[in-house]
Amino acid sequence: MSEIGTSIIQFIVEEQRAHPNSTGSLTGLMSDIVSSCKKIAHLVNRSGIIGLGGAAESENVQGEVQKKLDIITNDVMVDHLNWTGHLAGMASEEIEEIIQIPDEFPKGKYLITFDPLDGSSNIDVNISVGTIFSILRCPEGVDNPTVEDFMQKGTEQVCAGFCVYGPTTMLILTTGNGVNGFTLDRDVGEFILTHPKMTIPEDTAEFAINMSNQRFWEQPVQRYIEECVQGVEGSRDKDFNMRWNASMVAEVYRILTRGGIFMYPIDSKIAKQGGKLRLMYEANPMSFIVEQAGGLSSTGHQRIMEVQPTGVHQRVPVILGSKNEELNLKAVPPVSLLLVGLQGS
Ligand code: P6P
Repeated sequence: MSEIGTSIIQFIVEEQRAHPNSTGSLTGLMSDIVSSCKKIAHLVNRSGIIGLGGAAESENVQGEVQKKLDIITNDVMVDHLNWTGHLAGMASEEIEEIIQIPDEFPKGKYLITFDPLDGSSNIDVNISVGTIFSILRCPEGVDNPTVEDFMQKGTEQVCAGFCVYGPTTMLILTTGNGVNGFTLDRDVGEFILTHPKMTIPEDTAEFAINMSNQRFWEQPVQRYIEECVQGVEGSRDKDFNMRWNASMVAEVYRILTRGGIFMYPIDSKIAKQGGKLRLMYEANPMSFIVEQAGGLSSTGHQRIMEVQPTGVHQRVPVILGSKNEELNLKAVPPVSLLLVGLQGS
């Protein structure tokens, strides 16, 4: 290990060595994602100086007004990844259709889904934002993947990660062998291993939910949150704290470091669309990471990574975090109706 510590590339290559049959393609792909995140970190950090703040004149497939950086960071991901020969196709929160690899470039054996700048509404108020990504295998013999080829459960993910652009820029990564955190050392331009083997504390006294939606929640969620707020004066044996960053990457990173429960449950306002957060490039990658760190992640009715996708931009309810609090959610009837699927996970 050099005096600057273990770089993310060194870490990834050493992980590859544990798989003697590997071709190095996943290592190459992760290295290209790391480069994308470095570029995005630079753009986010300088956005106010180089005039990249504020809204673009367009909407994304979700009908949400795009920020200039939503579009630019999407282009960074596509331009850094489409020529590498590691991918057969991409799916982005910002693009309705599957992104095909141009014919002039070789096709690879992986698929990637990503949200290039999650929480981008926070850019103009200087709150952490992030890039979330998920890597799947492309079905054998498929050179031009369709939406159907992406419809794989979260359990099929090969790798998942996110980069949080906050007071420090951190990249959190799992390939199914635990979760590791890397901090960007801007002096040398390297992500350095600073948080090896991250694990979520099994207990917590901190919940994260957008309380302004309270009147729209299902009864079990109303009751669960009410009991957290009541603390020792109610049925719980402790008082709770609350956080809401409106940035999933910031919430999940906090939970990885000190535990917690993050909830974006179904509610009557968003019931028709199935939830707020997107399965393929938010809920699934974050669930892979949370489970690999010893936490749990459910829709409230089943394990998120068991949801059979029906669309690239499909939305799901999300309840994830500290294992015992999730289990406690089950124990607080009728919330157990909410988490009936967790028994199996
Ligand atoms: P709300 C950001 O737009 C996001 O997709 C997640 O990162 C975040 O947790 C959630 O939506 C915030 O939603 O309704 O509080 O703005």
